[in-house]
Amino acid sequence: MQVSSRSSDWLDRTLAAVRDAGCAVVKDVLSERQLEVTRAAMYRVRDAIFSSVGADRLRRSGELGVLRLMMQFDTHFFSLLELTPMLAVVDGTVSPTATLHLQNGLLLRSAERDPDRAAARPAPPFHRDFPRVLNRYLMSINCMLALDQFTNANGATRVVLASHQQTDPPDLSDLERRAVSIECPVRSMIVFDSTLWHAAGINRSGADRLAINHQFTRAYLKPQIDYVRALGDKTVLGLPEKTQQLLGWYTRVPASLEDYYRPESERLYRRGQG
Ligand SMILES: O=C(O)CCC(=O)C(=O)O
Repeated sequence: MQVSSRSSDWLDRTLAAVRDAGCAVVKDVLSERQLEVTRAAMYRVRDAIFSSVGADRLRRSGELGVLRLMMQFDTHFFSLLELTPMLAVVDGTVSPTATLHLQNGLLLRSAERDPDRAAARPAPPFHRDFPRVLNRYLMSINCMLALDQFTNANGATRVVLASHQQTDPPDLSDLERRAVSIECPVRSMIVFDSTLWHAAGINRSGADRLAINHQFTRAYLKPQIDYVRALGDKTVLGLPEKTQQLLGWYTRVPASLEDYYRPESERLYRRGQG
């Protein structure tokens, strides 16, 4: 299901498709300007992460094309957490108190320019980003921004429709047989239930395929990275309140009795989170 964020019923249709098929595409989520700035920032951050972590360590982890914690390297990435359609989907699925689990830049290189992938792991494996099913209660949602047109040729994400919220894992050949590529225009947002089986495709286009995957969860789950500690109180306090919520400002864990017995208005963990 593909729908433009400019249509009046896009949210209802998106939420219904995510519930029934596990996945939907919302078009026209980023402006041309946001696209241009985000793409340029991703390459700068890629270089900064290379210098900071080291190519060897990234290669050993199979993460040469995965950019984690981009917000620490470029404040532009905070602004993506203010995208109205993305926030509407988060609020409508994992609730207005949800938190960010991850924001990962995905720089899928073309296979012939990526000897690691071509040699060792030609096809990215199918997986679920949230591999637990809790009586079909939605715990986690993904919003992946397409910074290129997604095509079969450049490794569009492959999904197995209606494979979400299943307790028994399907066998691999079944996943391969049922998988469809999410071909969609650049500036779209692919929304999927995080229990949906999916995998990156193989990029054979000769150029990088850029995307940013966001995963949001109910507020009482742990994020992949403790964003408040990683970014620092001063930085987080300078951000809009909704961004603070997403980064876990209202779900910090007290580390002392001093913290625990703060007056309610200053508590690190707000009531009603989740
Ligand atoms: O790059 C893609 O198309 C898929 C990425 C993915 O599977 C993930 O980030 O969990």
